[in-house]
Amino acid sequence: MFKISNKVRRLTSEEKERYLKDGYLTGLPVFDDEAKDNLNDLFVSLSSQLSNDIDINQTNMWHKASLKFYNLCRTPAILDYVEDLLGPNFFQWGGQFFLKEPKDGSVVPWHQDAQYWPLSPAKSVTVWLALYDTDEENAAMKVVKGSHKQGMFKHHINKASNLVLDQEVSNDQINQDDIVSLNLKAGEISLHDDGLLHGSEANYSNRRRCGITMRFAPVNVKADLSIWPHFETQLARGVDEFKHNPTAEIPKGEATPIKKFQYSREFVNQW
Ligand SMILES: O=C(O)CCC(=O)C(=O)O
Repeated sequence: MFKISNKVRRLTSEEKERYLKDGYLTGLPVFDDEAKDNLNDLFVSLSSQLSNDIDINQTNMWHKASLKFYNLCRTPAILDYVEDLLGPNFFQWGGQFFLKEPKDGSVVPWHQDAQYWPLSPAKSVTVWLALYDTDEENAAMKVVKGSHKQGMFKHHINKASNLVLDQEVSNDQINQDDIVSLNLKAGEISLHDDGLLHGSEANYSNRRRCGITMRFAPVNVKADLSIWPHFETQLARGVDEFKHNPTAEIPKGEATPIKKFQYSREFVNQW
């Protein structure tokens, strides 16, 4: 377990209200500055298991494949922040990397997650954990404050090869004054609502930029398996009295996803 920051705390009622109003919170401490090397080592050890022809940005569900990744997602301080927003009973259903190597040119277009996630009700919270210091220079994630209260924006398909996602909201729909850059120190997290508009530009700096996202939702959320047949949950806190969704095994070792959607049973033989 990496060294936890001594600034870890629970969310205040002011922060919980701000999350409801703005759709995000940022700069929350989790790991100590001393854990920087551990976060880098984790990234290097997991990413180096992927074969060269696989783009890590096109993989997901690492929490179902890798015990190291799963354990990171079970850091009590992270779950405490999520519990403060979602209540005592919630599961994890997604875990991935968002990597921009220096000058690699990849862009995450403006989008709302809930627009393409077949989950009902739309109540997921994303934890974005900074593995490296992240700011405007190395393309920190940007959000449009309060946009989760404005309904669904019109998305169009853009298949440009440097885009990490092919769904995009055009700039003319976005109030530029509401854009906020979520600058984080390595080991800090932001939290965002699944209706919030967010994205990130290319990394023109000489510094690597990488975050891990963990997707959590309250246990009453149900996936439409006709759209996402591979959807599986791992209970993160409390009890699942609804049992709406298939469950995933807890990893027993280290495997790597090779695409965005895979069943947990596909990893069993690699552990
Ligand atoms: O890291 C980024 O730039 C984007 C992350 C993202 O799209 C997400 O967390 O849903």
